[in-house]
Amino acid sequence: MSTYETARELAPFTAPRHDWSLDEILTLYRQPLNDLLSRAHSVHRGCFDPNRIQLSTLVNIKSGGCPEDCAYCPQSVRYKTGVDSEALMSCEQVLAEARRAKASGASRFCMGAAWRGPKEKDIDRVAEMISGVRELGLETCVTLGMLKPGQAERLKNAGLDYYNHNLDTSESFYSSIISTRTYQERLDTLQRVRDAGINVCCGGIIGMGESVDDRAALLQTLACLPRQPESVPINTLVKVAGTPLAGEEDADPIELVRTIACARILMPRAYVRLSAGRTGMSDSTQALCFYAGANSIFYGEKLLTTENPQFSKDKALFARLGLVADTDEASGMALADQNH
Ligand code: SAM
Ligand code: DTB
Ligand code: SF4
Repeated sequence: MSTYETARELAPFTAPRHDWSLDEILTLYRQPLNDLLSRAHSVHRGCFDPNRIQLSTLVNIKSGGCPEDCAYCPQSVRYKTGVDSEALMSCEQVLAEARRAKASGASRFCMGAAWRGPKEKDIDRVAEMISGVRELGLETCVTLGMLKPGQAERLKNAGLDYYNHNLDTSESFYSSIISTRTYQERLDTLQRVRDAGINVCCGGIIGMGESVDDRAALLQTLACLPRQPESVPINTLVKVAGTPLAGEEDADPIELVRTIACARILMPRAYVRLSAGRTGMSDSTQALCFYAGANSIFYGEKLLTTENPQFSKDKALFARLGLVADTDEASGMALADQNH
């Protein structure tokens, strides 16, 4: 079959739909795994080169001491997790980290802050970081919590490409995970980001004790936004001692694969990121996630406060699977060799 015919055949599946019903998503999610994978992978191939993976590197620019009560989070001031509260990093420190990320092969630099939301003076400082990171030739992303009117515009003016703000789970399960802010407040921030012309990065977490219905409802909410997010991080809960969710059962890797496959089918043009939780995953699980449609990862030894695979481990994984970073030449160069 020619590429053209393939594209035509796939057209009905690769145009984003915004009217998914919960039943349709549950039917997709629960079908035999081979059928789900086959459809997700076809959609993936119709929209992306399946062997190219986008790499984002995270830095925690303001660690710990957060007043919110997100039950999964080691940075909440309410839980004894050993994460100290630190001041906002200096711009020079952040730029040093960004240079390192770029040298390692990342294309995007994501700066996270343990805030309920930024104050006006925080926006000034983060804006300076955004401009500096952009000048290095990296895409910029920040995750700063809830935004007030006008703040997204200021970030956009500084050169911000993406804002990460996760819905985390379904609206109905959300209140058993977070009590200090509402689902609607999260949606309001996403709307402000969208209105300012910034790309939206929004996803969730699996393994918090949620049901399949909750996962399907989260994906439904994301897919049915007026415009689908450009980036959809799917995190597996990192169980941190001292947080209320530390004793949760391990998420089933096949459920993760099913969630990613459904995200790919529902949001065909989004980058679906296999996010937190990779240190506990086998190469085979990650390979299945990439086959199901994941095409982005966090790259670097640390997430915000917890571990992420070493650079060398990811380089070996990419070599084993024949994957390349989206910063590499189309000829398929392997990840730049770094002495990490
Ligand atoms: N404070 C800001 C906020 O909550 O929007 C930004 C940082 S917050 C740590 C960003 C996201 O990281 C959360 O929404 C959640 O999805 C994810 N996250 C935090 N702790 C996690 C954990 N233990 N396991 C998996 N994902 C986690
Ligand atoms: C996202 O969806 N996952 C990242 C990023 N966006 C900010 C954060 C994962 C955090 C995992 C726990 C930690 O390292 O503290
Ligand atoms: Fe604070 Fe964000 Fe952690 Fe919630 S997820 S406690 S808002 S840092």
